Amino acid sequence: MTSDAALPKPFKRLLLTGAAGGLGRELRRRLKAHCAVLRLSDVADLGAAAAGEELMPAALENAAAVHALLADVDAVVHLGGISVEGPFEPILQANIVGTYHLYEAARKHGVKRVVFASSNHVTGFYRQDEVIDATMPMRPDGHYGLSKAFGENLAQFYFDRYGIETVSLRIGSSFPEPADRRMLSTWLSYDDLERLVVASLSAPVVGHSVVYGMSDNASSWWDNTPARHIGYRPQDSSDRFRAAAMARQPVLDPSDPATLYQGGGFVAKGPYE
Ligand code: NAI
Ligand code: 15L
Repeated sequence: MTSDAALPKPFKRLLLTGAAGGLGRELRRRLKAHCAVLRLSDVADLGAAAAGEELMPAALENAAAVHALLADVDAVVHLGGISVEGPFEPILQANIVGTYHLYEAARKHGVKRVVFASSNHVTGFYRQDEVIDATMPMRPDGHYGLSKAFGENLAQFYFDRYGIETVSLRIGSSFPEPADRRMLSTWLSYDDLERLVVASLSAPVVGHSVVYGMSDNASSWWDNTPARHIGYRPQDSSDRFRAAAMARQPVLDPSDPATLYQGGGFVAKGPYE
């Protein structure tokens, strides 16, 4: 974790949405080193504000509340939204309508850089025996992956039309450690997540760039060469967890869609009615 209170802060005010979630709680303490004021937002409880923090609870569906969030911020790290596969309507509201409100508010307030938490589920229907990169066509694996595909398209449109730059992070699996064999290929450590987000905020020119969020894992399905200009260099690896993950899941069923496809269990969820 980077922390040197004596260093000048590159950003005056950063906005972090989804700040009460798993990744939001991690980035809440890590992003402070990079800004004078960290504005935190979520629909869930954010606790008390620490020094240098500003709390602004908001539902992403609420256009006026989201508009207020973007006032006077230099850049946004947008993590807020539904983070798993499920029925369409809640995902439509939080992820699709909510992300639209965020970009509209960025446009109106002149905010020029967004880091968007997309997901590997934008390409979840590629197989685990394929290596892909972010220039290949999207193959979303459900409502959630579709909503993230929409978010990436919004990012592209707002860059082409209004010059708002975005790095869309197709995050793999960012947890304290890989929970299963699939995550040996998709794992992103919290320290590497911080490196990735800080690089995405700081790279001089990004246009709309798409980068897979993974550590330097020995096995991997994603080639990040097209996003080297971001300057993200992972320093962790899932390899030290390999033996434990194999012991937890000694046998895989090769006919199981969760084993075949990169999106794992998400690819077989639903239908919901
Ligand atoms: P999380 O579910 O723990 O956090 C998401 C946060 O968004 C929650 O605190 C929730 O209250 C908030 N939220 C949900 N709906 C909202 C709404 N309508 N208005 C305002 N806030 C709302 O998810 P996590 O793991 O922290 O992920 C953060 C982001 O990164 C999400 O966008 C997720 O899709 C994305 N991501 C995470 C991955 C991971 O491995 N943790 C992998 C790929 C993508
Ligand atoms: C995601 O997009 C989810 O937010 C996270 O909870 C994990 O399921 C992750 O993908 C994954 O694919 O492991």
